[in-house]
Amino acid sequence: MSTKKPIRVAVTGAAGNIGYALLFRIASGAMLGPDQPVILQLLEIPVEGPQKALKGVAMELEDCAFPLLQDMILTGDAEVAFKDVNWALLVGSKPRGPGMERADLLKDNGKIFIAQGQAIDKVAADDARVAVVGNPCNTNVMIAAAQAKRLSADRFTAMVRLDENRGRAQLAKKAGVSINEVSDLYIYGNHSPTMFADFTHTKIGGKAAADVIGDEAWLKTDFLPAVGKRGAAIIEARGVSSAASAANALIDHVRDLTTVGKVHSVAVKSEGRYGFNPDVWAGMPVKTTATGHEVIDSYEMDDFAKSKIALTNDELVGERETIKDLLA
Ligand code: NAX
Repeated sequence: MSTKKPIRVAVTGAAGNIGYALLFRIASGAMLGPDQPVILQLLEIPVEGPQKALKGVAMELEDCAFPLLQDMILTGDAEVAFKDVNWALLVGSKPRGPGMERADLLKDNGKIFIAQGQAIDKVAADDARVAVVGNPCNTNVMIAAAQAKRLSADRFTAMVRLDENRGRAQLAKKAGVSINEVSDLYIYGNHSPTMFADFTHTKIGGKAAADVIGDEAWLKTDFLPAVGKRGAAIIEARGVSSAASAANALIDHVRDLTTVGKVHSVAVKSEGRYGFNPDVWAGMPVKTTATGHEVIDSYEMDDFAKSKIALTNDELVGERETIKDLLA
């Protein structure tokens, strides 16, 4: 049995689809390591249906007899869920209902992230880190971070890793190589169809991806929209949105943010890098260090890449404008 101190991980929306694909992998050690005990602190909305479903998920977790799962806390109260947590995985949010405008969705979800940002800042551990998955994740993380007085903005990230994984898989398939051959593909901007999956610096088997693929038109007009709209394609095929692949990407996001030297796509406060508005959270390449992470800001962008980044930046700035009264 491991003698390590357990890491407390909060998961919101824990009885949802992504939660069901995520919790078992955290408890098995896939996210934080095979000898790292964990305590799961699970938040669901405080009404009977979701709370009952959450109990059922916890029963299944118990039935797995995971040696690393030291304890579980099930709650409808954010301050209980985030108490002393080292990681807060904010998955739960309100889905877009029929006839609902995107602006209303932004505002409704914004309110959730104000309350959760305040609770995290009040009760989480001093080393707490936050990963937002609930959409629109780049804007929700900005709202949560705006509530933080104790935790710094660099503790707050949002997930664009699913988009990176999707892009790497598509390039490997097109080139007929294994996934491991595809490197240096990073996602810039919003987790939405405007994102820019920067193939211009990607390598396949150590060579420029554009040379290996040999079809620039395919990269620009097939690959980019295919990655950007993959979420919609999954909904069209499955009838529900991506869950297992999203949970897998969140495992990758946290594991790589806790593995020194790893470089991957993370949405962070841009601070003006790559021409983004300084106050938006945008996907970009991030390298894990012994104390946290640093952004790799040295990639030179050509005019095509700059135009794509400008488009996704415009969308992020527009989202920020829509919810600006929630940032006060
Ligand atoms: P589900 O609707 O299956 O589950 C969401 C769960 O969150 C529900 O059980 C609900 O009761 C709970 N919830 C809602 N408000 C809450 C609150 N205030 N506190 C605690 N729990 C709350 O959705 P699921 O498929 O699990 O997706 C969750 C979120 O991930 C959605 O916003 C979705 O859009 C987003 N996604 C983000 C992705 C990304 O790459 N960033 C990809 C996958 C996914 O689309």
